[in-house]
Amino acid sequence: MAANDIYEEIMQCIADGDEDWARELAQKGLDEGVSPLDLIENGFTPALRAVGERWDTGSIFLPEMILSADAMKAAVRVLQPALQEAGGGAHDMKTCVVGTVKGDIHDIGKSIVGALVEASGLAVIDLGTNVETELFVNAVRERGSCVIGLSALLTTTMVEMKIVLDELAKAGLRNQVRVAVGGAPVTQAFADEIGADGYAEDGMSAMHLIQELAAGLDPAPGESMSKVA
Ligand code: B12
Repeated sequence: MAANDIYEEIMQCIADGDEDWARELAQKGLDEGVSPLDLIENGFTPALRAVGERWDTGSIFLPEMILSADAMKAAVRVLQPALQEAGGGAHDMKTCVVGTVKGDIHDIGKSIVGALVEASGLAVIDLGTNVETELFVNAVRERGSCVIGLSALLTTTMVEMKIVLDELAKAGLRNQVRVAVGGAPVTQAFADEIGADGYAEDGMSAMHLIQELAAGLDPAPGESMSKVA
């Protein structure tokens, strides 16, 4: 099957919110030799965004958007092992803490970024969704030097990213971390405005960005150079 055909089927199956079909298509894509990242970035993600646009214009309702999101999550679970194998694997054991900011329960993009970053050889701590600012600050206190990847999908929750940056500064931890931000409404201009260290618009560029930011970190206390490949 040509990649374009599978992308058309993915578009339909996510629109239908059909989990079984989504799992099947993810597996079929892998069997046909399409990379897991292509399936996510060129298949499932645009399909889910199209669902969001239909919800936005009122042609579908929230339960249908939930079914579509669940179908994508089922597909990502099938793709995750292959996604992790596909990583560059620098294995320098730097840590990246990822989470979706307070007030926001969207987790698909954040989880994809986490999986890719882990695949690239960093240790990933996923704090989940609707994460209180204090938890990000505590994670830095516990881990020391690390990258934080903040995700937000709502224009109303993007502002939480600035609060996390402010609280890190207040706690005297800002110079120990590099903060990357992302999510559909986030832009480079917004990242610059709030003083984040980087922004990326999709999973692959997020992985490269976080790798670069991690490379610029001082080793965490207790991290021996022997861990650095
Ligand atoms: C699926 C979905 C849901 C699902 C979420 C399920 C889940 N488990 O995540 C459900 C149905 C629960 C949901 C709920 C709501 N949603 Co919603 N949702 C979406 C939808 C359709 C897709 C989001 C998604 O998963 N995309 C796929 C992933 C792969 O893409 P992504 O998240 O953008 O991530 C990529 C990049 O952004 C980047 N990235 C992401 N995070 C990070 C982090 C870092 C550090 C970096 C570097 C990069 C990065 O890499 C990722 C991989 O490529 C969007 C539409 C859209 N255009 O985004 C609306 C959307 C985000 N939702 C919206 C709204 C309004 C809501 C609700 C408020 C609806 C309601 N009335 O209840 C609630 C919010 C509840 C809450 N408090 O959070 C609006 C937001 C509008 C706005 N301007 O703020 C959108 C844009 C829909 C729309 N067109 O209006 N939603």
